[in-house]
Amino acid sequence: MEPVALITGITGQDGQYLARLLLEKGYHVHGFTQAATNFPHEQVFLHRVDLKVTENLHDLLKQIQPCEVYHMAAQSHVPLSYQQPLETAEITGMGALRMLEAVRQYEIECSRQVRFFQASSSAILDDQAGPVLNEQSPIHPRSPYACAKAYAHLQVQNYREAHGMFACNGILFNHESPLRDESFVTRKITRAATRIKLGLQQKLILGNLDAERSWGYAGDFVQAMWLMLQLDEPDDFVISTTKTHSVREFVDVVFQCLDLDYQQYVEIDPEFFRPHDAPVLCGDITRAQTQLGWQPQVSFTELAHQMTQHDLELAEIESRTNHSG
Ligand code: GDR
Repeated sequence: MEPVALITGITGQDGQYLARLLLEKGYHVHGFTQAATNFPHEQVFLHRVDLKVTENLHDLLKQIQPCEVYHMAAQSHVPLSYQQPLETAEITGMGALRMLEAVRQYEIECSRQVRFFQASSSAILDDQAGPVLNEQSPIHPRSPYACAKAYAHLQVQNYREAHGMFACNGILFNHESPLRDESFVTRKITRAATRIKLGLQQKLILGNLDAERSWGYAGDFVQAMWLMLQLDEPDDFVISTTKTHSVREFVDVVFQCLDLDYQQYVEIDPEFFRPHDAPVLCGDITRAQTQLGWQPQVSFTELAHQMTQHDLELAEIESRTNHSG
């Protein structure tokens, strides 16, 4: 019998990469989506579920019968969480608790054991505790989004300890790809730079260019998620690359790749600055390396080039459509 996996938030960047990985591994994949949507893999079974309101989630689990649940659904945009703190808490914080509780009830009623993955975040850790953070670093969230993720993270630990549930937190540092939503800085940059290259846009307006992040590749990160759920014992893992680069460096690499000088096109608007922005964030992945045998594969420059190439193709399609229209 094929193993059955459920991915919440399956239409997001990580959900799509994870679905692809699990299908390759021979899983039957089910996904929760909040809105009606087309999903690129027709072998995936989609369920329309709003984690803010849906009741009797465990009845749905009884139909799906998953052995692995990957909880990715969240309002994951930090600036938006300042405008919508209640909505963010409902989806990102309470949504995780609703899933955990549904899994617990399903386990009891069906005498099954489920393995649960929570997409936790580096944003929950105290960025003042050092530039390199690990699983023991203090939890000190500094945005409504980070507070909601910290709540979910602690509930995962609590369900593990109180109910013996196989539940893991992946403390994910920034990870990007051509499937990244354009509200996040890397994709905003690659979309704008490639459109500028083809004359479809004049300027790129950004906020803090000095923030340093350990930008990783989403395709590498979903491998770590799967590895966590194959362990004998559940645990929490920092997933990150080990080198940081500033937003400015990302801009520079992307514009250079297009033979452009970013200084002629980039403007700064204080609107994009945040009440708090960690100056540097980097993960210590010793535990992931030793216990999961996981190692990031795609470098910062490869990632920037891959995203730029992808968006250049999109911009070319847009340009051709404009000319033929
Ligand atoms: P982040 O990602 O908040 O770290 O959270 P984001 O890409 O939004 O910001 C990264 C850094 O870029 C700076 N920045 C800008 N950011 C955006 N979005 N738009 C801009 O114009 C801009 N200019 C500069 C930001 O200030 C910040 O320092 C991501 C999300 O995926 C979270 O869900 C996840 O938990 C963390 O990564 C780990």
